[in-house]
Amino acid sequence: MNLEFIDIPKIKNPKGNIAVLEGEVVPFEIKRVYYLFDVPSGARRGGHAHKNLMQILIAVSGSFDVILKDGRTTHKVTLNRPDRGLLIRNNIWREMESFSAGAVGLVLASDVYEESDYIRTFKEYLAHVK
Ligand code: T46
Repeated sequence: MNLEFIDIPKIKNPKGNIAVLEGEVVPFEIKRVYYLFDVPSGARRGGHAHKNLMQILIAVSGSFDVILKDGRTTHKVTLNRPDRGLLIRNNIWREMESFSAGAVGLVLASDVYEESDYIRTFKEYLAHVK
């Protein structure tokens, strides 16, 4: 598995920057946007994969670590830039940890929330991707 980052185009301004996600920068139609915030120190999130959903994860504020597994390899990456997104394709196991105080994780998703799309145990995940 290769880590896939998206460099989000920026409009720079001495009064503050704007990062814009539109068009071909996002390799899917955005059907849902959600964000993680007020995550307590030491909390671990994720611990699942999606059968079909694709997502872009951005640390719009603060930082946190993302661990990705595909059943063969494991990658750990720190997200800490509001102009860099991590593309997480379907059938990839993800975990999130080490949230800084005030961290906000913005997620662009290719579909609406559907619990049946989740694989919530690693055993089931390994059987699914085998
Ligand atoms: C993911 C990572 C990055 C909803 O009802 N609607 C939603 O859109 C979402 C995202 C969650 N929920 C419910 C489902 C659970 O009862 O909120 C509760 C917490 O969700 P979950 O434990 O899945 O949260 P995370 O932070 O572990 O995972 C979330 C996303 O669910 C997941 O797709 O990739 O963020």
